Amino acid sequence: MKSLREISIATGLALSLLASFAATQDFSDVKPSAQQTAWQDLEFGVIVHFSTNTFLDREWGDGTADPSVFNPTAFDPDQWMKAIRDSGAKYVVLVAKHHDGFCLWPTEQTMYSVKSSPWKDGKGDVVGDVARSARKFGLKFGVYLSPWDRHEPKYKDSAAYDDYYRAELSELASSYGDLVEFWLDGAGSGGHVYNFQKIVETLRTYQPNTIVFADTGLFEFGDARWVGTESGRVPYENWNAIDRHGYLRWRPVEADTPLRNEHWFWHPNDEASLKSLNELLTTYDETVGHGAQLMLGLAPDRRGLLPESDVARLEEFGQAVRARYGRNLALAHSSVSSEVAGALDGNPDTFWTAPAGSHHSTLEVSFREPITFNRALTMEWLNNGQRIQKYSIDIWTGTAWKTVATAQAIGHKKIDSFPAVTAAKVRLNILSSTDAAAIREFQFYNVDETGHR
Ligand code: FUL
Repeated sequence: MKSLREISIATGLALSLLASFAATQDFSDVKPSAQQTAWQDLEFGVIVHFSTNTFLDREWGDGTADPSVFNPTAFDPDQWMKAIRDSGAKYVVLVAKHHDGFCLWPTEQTMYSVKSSPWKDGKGDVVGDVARSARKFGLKFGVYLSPWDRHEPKYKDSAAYDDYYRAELSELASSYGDLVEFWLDGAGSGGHVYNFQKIVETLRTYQPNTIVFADTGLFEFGDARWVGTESGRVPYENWNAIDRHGYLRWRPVEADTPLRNEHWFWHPNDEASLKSLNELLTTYDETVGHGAQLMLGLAPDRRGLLPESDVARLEEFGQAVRARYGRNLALAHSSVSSEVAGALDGNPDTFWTAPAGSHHSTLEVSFREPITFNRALTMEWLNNGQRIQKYSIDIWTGTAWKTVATAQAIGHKKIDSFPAVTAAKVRLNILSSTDAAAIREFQFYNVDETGHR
């Protein structure tokens, strides 16, 4: 049986076509909610998998694991959170129940939970501890509650299981504070009928502002959509508005990918699968740098700690991103009008707007001393929709404009890379926009690509 996500993987190509198809439509009226833009500003989150699978060397538990296997010896979410914060991530989604059905909080709905484990004599609550620790470290918190449940006998009866799932959901949604994101994942659920309408209504009762992540198969229930693969790449022009079933909606992309290749849960002797710093930096540029949300998968080990190698890699990653994008050369620009300054001040809350009603405009920046750069970072103000449909980045050679990058979508953030150039004048040439373009930031960086493993 194929899961909704598997079906989506199989139709990855169709999804990309769908995404580029949106570009040819007029989606200028489709606007995000305030919750969506606030979530898009977070840019980078992590998803944590830690359950009976961790202790049994499994990725997909079959629901038969004895709860006694869940017994971390040194559980310390503060250790995870420090590494997560240092990586630059802004939020943590915890898998509260994976497909095996084992619940990480002391639910009233089943005994198949931490209550029946030896950990803290059955009095522990992983969800509560992780939520508290995340907030202590300034991180937002969310959950993933797998609909597919391979343990719960009620799963065979759709209506009874809907009630069970909604009861679990109500506990999570009412006991652990604001949930920044709720993962609604269709994996393994092929053939099962859920009343997602009612499920999402239940969630919204307690969490009106949460962002529901759902693949395109659950389009009507989601606020954000799956990228279509777990590769950590957004391979197409990234439009926030897409069309499904004849409805154009704002559904920003989230790209989930694990820190260890193809493994969401921890496995013994698995160090070789840890992604290199270079791979992570490419992932960053091809997700965040393509206007999408990066969701990196982390897996605590049997101690209940993130492995030291993973901690070190997360810290290295955070440092490298800060080193790459910490020195914005645009800040040294010559004086400009206060309107243009909105796009050059390093503050994404201020923006420059092109002349009202324009479909073509330019944003020019001059420097007293020429700057050398190999990356341009552009952010669009999205509250009124994604307006830019084609643009180039040009440098002034002294006699003419020379294009160094050209593309279609900017969206939340676009990072363009090119061989280093030196110029005293640079422009963002908006070749086509559905309405006046609005630019939060236009930045330049000289990224040192050597020396990364
Ligand atoms: C998928 C699941 O099947 C994987 O096990 C993992 O949880 C991933 C993040 O989502 O759909």
